[in-house]
Amino acid sequence: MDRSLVPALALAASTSLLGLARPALAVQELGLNTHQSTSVGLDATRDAKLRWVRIDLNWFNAQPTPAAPDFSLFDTIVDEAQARGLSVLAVVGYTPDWASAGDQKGGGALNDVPKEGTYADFVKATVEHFQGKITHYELWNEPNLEQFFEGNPDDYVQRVLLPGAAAVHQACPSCVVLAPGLATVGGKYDEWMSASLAAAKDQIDIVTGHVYADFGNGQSADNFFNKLEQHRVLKSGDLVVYEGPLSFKEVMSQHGVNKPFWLTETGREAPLGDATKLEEQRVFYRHVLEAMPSRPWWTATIFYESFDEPASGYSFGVVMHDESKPLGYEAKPVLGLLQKVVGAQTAFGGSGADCDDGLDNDGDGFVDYPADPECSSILASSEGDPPPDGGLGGGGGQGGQGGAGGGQGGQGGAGGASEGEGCGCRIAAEERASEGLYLLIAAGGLALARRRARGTSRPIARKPADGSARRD
Ligand SMILES: [Ca+2]
Ligand SMILES: [Ca+2]
Ligand SMILES: [Ca+2]
Repeated sequence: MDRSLVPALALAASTSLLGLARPALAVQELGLNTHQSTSVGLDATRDAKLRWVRIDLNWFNAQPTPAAPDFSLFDTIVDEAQARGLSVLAVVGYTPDWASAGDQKGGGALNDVPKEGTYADFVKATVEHFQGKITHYELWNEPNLEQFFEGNPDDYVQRVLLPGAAAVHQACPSCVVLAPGLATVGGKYDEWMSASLAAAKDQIDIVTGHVYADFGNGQSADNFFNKLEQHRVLKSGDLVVYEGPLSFKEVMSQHGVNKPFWLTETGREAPLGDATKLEEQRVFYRHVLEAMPSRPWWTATIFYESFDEPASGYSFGVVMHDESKPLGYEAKPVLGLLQKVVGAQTAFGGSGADCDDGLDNDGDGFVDYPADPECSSILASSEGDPPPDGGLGGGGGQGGQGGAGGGQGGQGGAGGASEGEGCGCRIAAEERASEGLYLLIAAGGLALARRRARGTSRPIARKPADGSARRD
């Protein structure tokens, strides 16, 4: 049996014991990135009706010296998640000083290639410690970005992926290995995905990646689907004038991999008070949720992210942390969308009808009764037939016709960044600010969010200590 199905089925069974209707077959899972939150991020996830949190189980936090790891911080996080009925996906990564094979490219030890054997030992200790509490482990985060991993794909495969996967499965045969968690902003993600699958497709139970891109027509920049499942090809007549890197799904197909895919980060910034951005964020989530049901291979999305801290400079959250509010946060409009969709759409375990699920199921631009003319009532189970390509222009809007040539210059620059030397021009400003380009470093009671421009490392924002996110 596919290990990836075990938790979903177990969850379905346990939920049915509570008398709630839930399909017997695995539903598509949803969650939020919560980093190391012990309260507000977990509350927001639970309140959004999502079932998963993706946490930063940072190696350097748990094992700052070669002595046995201290998991007390993570015990608290995992216990608090479980108390809210949430399942945990733990990202195990970031090298402590003592385990570094050398700081070759700056950024301290956390992005260093680990010494042989050290990562597997830590993974084994982690999986044994959390036996029965954590079933899903993602091996590193965005290793194709230098601020998170200095090495090349072979370093990742040999020092992280293969030993880490073996350690997970040896310590817990029913546990699930997720990898490689690639970023799609630069970083040659197609090459990294190919190297990872070539070496470890039998050891990876669920393939993972991150997508930050809009749902545009794919003419001037890679859109969401170009990174996910069909890469961008621009033609002038019959002449191909630009071709982007292969998408995650295409590389999986090249390697004959039919494993499930989890999108472990995607999202959009929306500062509280900016009505336009907040609506764009809500619609972005809606499009992601609309795209999933017709793509059964894409079995989960963990949105980025659960909450913002005031004045942090980051606004990807679905809520703003605010202890003066009754819930401990102020919700953004997207939270209401998540509640609506998860409660109603059967693909996500809901029990409503398509004509009252908050989604434009058939891709005609109209959402639910009475806006969608094909809905006769809120009880109607169909908004009508989706377009032939499965909706949302998953393949249709690409392959630009004659007009593409006019944008050729811009597209050339655009393509160069993903393969080239330090050109960030492919990355739209919004996108550049996203993609998980920061890492919470719990040090001295502070969580330091760092971001690194290509080639140089610079802290760009501080987040308040995780302790400030606690309610106590
Ligand atoms: Ca380094
Ligand atoms: Ca609908
Ligand atoms: Ca519709």
